[in-house]
Amino acid sequence: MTRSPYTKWDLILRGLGFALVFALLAPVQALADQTVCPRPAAGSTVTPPPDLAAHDGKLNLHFNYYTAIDDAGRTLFCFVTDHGKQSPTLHVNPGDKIFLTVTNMVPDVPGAPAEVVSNGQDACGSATMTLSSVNVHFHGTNTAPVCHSDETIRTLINSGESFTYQIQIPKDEPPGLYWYHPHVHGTSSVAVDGGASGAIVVEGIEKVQPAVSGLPERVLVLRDQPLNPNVPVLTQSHPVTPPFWDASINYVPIVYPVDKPAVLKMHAGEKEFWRVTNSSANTVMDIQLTYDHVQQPLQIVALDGVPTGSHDGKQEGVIVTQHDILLPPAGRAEFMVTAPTAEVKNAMFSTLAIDSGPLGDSLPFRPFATIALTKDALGLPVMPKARKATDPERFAGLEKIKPSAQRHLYFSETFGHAVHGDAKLETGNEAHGRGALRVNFFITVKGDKPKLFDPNDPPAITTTQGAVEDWTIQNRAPEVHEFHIHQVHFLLLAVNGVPVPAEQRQLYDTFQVGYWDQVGPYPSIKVRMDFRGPTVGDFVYHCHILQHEDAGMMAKIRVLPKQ
Ligand SMILES: [Cu+2]
Repeated sequence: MTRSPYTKWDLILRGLGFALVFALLAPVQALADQTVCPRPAAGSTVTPPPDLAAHDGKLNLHFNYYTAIDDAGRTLFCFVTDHGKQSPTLHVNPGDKIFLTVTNMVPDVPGAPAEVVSNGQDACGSATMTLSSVNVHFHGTNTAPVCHSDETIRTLINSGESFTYQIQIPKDEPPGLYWYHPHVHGTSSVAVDGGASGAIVVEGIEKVQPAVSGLPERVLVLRDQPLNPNVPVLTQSHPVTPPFWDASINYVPIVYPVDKPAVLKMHAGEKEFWRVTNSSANTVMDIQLTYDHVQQPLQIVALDGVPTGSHDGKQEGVIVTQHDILLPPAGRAEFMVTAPTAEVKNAMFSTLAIDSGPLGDSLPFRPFATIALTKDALGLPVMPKARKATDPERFAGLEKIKPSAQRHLYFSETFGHAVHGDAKLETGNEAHGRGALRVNFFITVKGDKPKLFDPNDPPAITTTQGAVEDWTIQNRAPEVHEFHIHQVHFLLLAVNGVPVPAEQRQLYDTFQVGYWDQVGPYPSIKVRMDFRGPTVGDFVYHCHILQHEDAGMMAKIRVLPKQ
């Protein structure tokens, strides 16, 4: 198959369609308030997101959800507290409860398409999805998939409405980095690359990884954002294929071609604890830290919110040293780094180029920030002293359980007219009212018919609380896909049929499946799913490249309560 320009253009135009619709609203908002979703200038010093911490087991907060258009014409989205804190980092302990009220301040778009996603009793908030609907997913948290908790299939907060979440963080939640973002099917990509996301820290990692005790703690939220339409991306000095998306680091924009990376200030030779989330909608990253072009060791203590090496139940983490870390959209890595000495001339935090496959997005090498040494105070919090872990950690001992089921799923794409219920290319245009040529994105249980996600469909997989299952997920498409399941983490057992050695196995909530080169066997991952916990109900699994999820690559699982 050769690359067709229509495939990506179709998606880009769909994205632009949203941007243009919101652009119509922009002058009203921009005139009303120039400070909606404020973002630093390119080249700014990276500062930590504002922090909000739970007290006495509770974190009470109110978010207003806004949209704005920046000077370059990009559509922005943001969550802002009543005190003007944009996308704060939420700090909670295992067992704490988050009381979050969200008010949707994004204006309704008259005449825009709307879709009924609930019929009667099962509505959660509004029953009708519109272009300005929002909700919140608490990514990676092992919380309940029920209304007012981490439910994303039916929860809709429409323009002018308020809705309250009560998120009970389990007592056995692994300590580490999580994040929150909108998860309305069809608009999640524009909302997330508009910037509406923030970090969640479940405290206590120093109990499992005592090496981080006493280190300065730095939360880095990497995001993507629409390209600046005013910057010519193909120039004589930058003849490289431009990326599909620009990036940002703690909202400091990284505008391609990058002439002004952000600035990270550090103390010479000082060790720091970095907590990095790839909160992009669509951009895969492969992060590295280079000093005079030499990759530095990244001493990993947690991946996707779970301390590395902690899943055996002993509560003693293992440090994994790598020189780069592949972070799919939604992936997190927490690691220790040592700042450069004064002799280093060029210290840079960057992403390597990603080979996403012949149909994949262009993802070239890009710097995020240059490291600048300073003697001034950094204003970073310091990690607490280590205490011995006492509470058991969720998913412990998963490796030793005999799985009760084997399931086989696959990612696939077809190019043609939008179809519902059948992967055949049809001329019908009933699917979401679109009849134009487009890429259809599917995730399918082997043996079933490929089907675009529909919130009113029955679950593709039904299991029972207590089950432990091995799932093999293939990729039959010529671009990478990023497998994510809500509510539970999974243990990675094998990649492309090659077992992961026992001592290197980790828990993840998002993992990349390589692209199919159209000659060899389908790339795959094999993972162990853990449904032994309290989670029951309907929730989703999907590709975390959000344009793919918005275009259908998602399905439902139902966990029935134990009899
Ligand atoms: Cu995908």
